[in-house]
Amino acid sequence: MSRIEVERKVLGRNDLVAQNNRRRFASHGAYVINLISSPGTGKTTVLEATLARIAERLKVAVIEGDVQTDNDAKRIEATGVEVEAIVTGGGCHLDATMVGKAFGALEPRVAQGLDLLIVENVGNLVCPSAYDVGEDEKVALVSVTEGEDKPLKYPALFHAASTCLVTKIDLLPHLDFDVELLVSNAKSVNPAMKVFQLSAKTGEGIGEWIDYLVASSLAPSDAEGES
Ligand SMILES: Nc1nc2c(ncn2[C@@H]2O[C@H](COP(=O)(O)OP(=O)(O)O)[C@@H](O)[C@H]2O)c(=O)[nH]1
Ligand SMILES: [Mg+2]
Repeated sequence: MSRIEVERKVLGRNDLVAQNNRRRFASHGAYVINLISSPGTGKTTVLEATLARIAERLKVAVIEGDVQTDNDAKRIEATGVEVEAIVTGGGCHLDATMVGKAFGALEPRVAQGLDLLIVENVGNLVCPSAYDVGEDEKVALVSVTEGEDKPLKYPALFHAASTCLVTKIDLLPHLDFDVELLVSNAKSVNPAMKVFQLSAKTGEGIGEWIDYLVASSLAPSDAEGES
C-alpha cells in the first residue's frame, strides 16, 4: 500500500470517529470550535479572555491539546471552567479518537448542559487542518507578528476554517504589518471567511468575537442527522 493510500485510510477512519463525536456533542446541544494556529499565536490567551467574558452567558467547557505538559489546561482550570487535557506526547495534531476520549472524561462534569465546547489544538499550522475532530467549525488564528502571507503559505487551514482571528492587534503601532493585506489574503483563499481582529491583552475586538460565539452557540443545531 502506498503512503498516500495509508494516509487516506487513516483519515477515513478518523472521519467515522469524528461523526460519532459530532452526534455526541449534538446530543448535549453543544456548539464546538477547534482553535488552530502556530505555537505562540495566542490561542490560550484568547481563550482566557473569552472565558472571562462568556462564562456567565454560556455553559462552556474546554479540551486543551498540547504536545507536552498540561500548562495550558492549568491556565484554563484557573478560570473555573471545566477542562480536560490531551497530551499527545509528540503528536502534531489532535485526532477524533483523542477528542472523543477527552470528552468522555468531561461528560459527567457537563451533565447539567453544555452550550459551547472549545478545543485548543496542538500549535501547528499544517497537520490539525486535515483532522476532523467532530467540530462545527475550525477557527484559524494568526497574529500580527507572523506575516501577511500566512494564508497563502498554509491554504489548507484557511480552506478548512470558516473563521479567522487576527490576534495581538495591540502590537500594530510597533510593527510594519498590513492587516488589510492579511485579511485579503485570507479571503482570497476562502472568500466566505469571517474575520475578527482582536487583542486578548487590551480586550479590543473581543466583544464582536464573543457576540459571534454566543449567537452560534445558542442557534439551533443542525449537526444531528448529518451523514
Ligand atoms: N501583546 C500581546 N501579547 C499576547 C496577546 N495574546 C497573547 N500574547 C502573548 O503571546 C504569547 C503566547 O501566548 P499563548 O496564548 O500561550 O499562545 P498559544 O501557544 O497560541 O496558546 C504569550 O507570551 C502571551 O502573553 C495579545 O493580545 N497581545
Ligand atoms: Mg496554548
